[in-house]
Amino acid sequence: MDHQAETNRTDLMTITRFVLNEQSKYPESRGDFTILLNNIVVGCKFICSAVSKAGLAKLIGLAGETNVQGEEQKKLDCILVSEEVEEAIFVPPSNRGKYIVVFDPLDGSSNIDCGVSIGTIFGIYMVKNEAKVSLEDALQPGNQMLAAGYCMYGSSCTLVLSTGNGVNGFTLDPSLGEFILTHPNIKIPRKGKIYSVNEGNANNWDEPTTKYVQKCKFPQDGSPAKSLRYIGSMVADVHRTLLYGGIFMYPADVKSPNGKLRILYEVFPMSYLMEQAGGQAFTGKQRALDLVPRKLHERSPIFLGSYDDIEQIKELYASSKADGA
Ligand code: AFP
Repeated sequence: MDHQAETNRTDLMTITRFVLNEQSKYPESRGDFTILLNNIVVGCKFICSAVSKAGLAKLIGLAGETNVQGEEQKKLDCILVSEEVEEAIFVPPSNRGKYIVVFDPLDGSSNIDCGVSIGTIFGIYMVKNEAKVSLEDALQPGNQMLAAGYCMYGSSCTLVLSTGNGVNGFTLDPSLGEFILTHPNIKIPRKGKIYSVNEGNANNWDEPTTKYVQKCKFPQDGSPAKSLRYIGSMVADVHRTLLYGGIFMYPADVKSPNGKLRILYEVFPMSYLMEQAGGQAFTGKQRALDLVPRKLHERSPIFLGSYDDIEQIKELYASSKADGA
């Protein structure tokens, strides 16, 4: 198909059309959720454009500031808020809607300088009581999420979204300026051949994590050893895990008993997507989405991916608990 013919096609499922179709399943809906999602999509397009011009615009390099996590911010990181600000931002009452958005505008930003894929992660909740909005509304367990997604800025710009009805992937067509449905109804393979973890921390891992990685490398059941893939950019590592299967983990270790990844805008949205795609997400103690965060930037260990692979790590934690380890 030539380019003109392609841009003339009317059967393309754009993300706008997709979200409107979803909305039409709820006749009582007033369209607020659709508008909110559309605004997030526009934000992702904006970041995508900024990221792709980073080198040209001489934006690459440290901005010289640290964010609330004590991490160095890259210049691109300063554009949006949330993961980057200590306090929750309360919209003025006159403009207030009924949704809460938790997000990490540019996750994996330490990878900008070398052109590795980075991304935006987001999750959406509903306020409990519109008349009395408080910080508690932002500290709901992940199982209360209405939608979650990420946008990956890589060789192409890919937005993966779930509104609680499975997982769908959209690719930005730069000639149309629209996200097009390219990965309908994503299902993670039941079992994977890849494990993904920062092995530099192995010396400090707990026993179940150490045993699990040992099994990946030296399986005793006749299955082939798993491959190791680790980018260090959660969106890219999770995207690969979702499409190819396997396990992504950021476990607890002696130095970081709560792991590294933030519950609200890393652990919850990615866990939600994994479950919606048929996989699982586990903290080492419980289902990740059942965690109840106590503060905005709280962290948790996380193991997420293919159903069977997460079953294995769950079994190792259960037997280590039974042994009193
Ligand atoms: P940055 O945003 O500082 O690059 O951190 C990225 C991240 O939060 C997440 O995207 C990665 O999975 C994880 O950290 C990588 O952490 P390690 O560098 O400790 O492996």
